[in-house]
Amino acid sequence: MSFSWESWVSQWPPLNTDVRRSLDERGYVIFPGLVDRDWLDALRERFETLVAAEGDAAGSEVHQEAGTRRLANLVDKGEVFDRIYLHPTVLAAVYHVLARPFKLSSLNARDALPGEGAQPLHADWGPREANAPWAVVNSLWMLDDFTVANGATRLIPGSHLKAGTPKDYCDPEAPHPDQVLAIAPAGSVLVWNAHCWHGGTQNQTTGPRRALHCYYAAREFPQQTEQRKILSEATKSRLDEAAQYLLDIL
Ligand SMILES: O=C(O)CCC(=O)C(=O)O
Repeated sequence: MSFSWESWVSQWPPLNTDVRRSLDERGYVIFPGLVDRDWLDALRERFETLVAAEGDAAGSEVHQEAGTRRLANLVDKGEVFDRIYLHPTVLAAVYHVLARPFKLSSLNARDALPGEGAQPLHADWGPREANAPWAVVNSLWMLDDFTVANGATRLIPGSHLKAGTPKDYCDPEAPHPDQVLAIAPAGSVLVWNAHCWHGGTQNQTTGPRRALHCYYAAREFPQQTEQRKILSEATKSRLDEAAQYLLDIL
């Protein structure tokens, strides 16, 4: 095996001060324009094809949610997704937060249907213990413009620094006085310390609000989608060692 984590990390772009400060203090950052028009079209097309093909089973490998269209295990469902979980800018942001080797936990998709999609505030991990090392980072790839009206993700700046869970401080179902909506054009990527409280909001339009969720965990934790057990040989055979390491199949 010739793969070297240190050498891979050294190939990721440096993050500027504002990005690092936003991740540290607010707990999230938005990178605009990571997906160009052709790639965006291909991602949308693949999303719709998979939803149609999988029908009622769509998302069931990980999670189904009333009022949404969900997909799971996208690593194995199209080459178009390879560049999502391997994007150097996002990997650099994940590394900035976790500060140690990590792996992909899962790659899923979620579309809040018209009138639906409101979620309670939550972290993507258990109750926070003060000063415990960060365990997880999430990223959300916007396949549609995220607007005030169409169910943009809400986040509570700085909440990753609080011990416990949202319920210890507020009603997680209610609007929060500090909440910020992740408003950005399609092709943008929201990266957040996944201990930061967040949730989908209601899509009050008649259009879609599609996103990919690309979720990473420090290496000592299990994956949400255990690639070693389910990844097809066809997918594995096109992946280099860095990708295989990230998927924990090397
Ligand atoms: O899609 C979103 O806006 C956030 C979804 C989310 O946080 C979740 O499903 O746990």
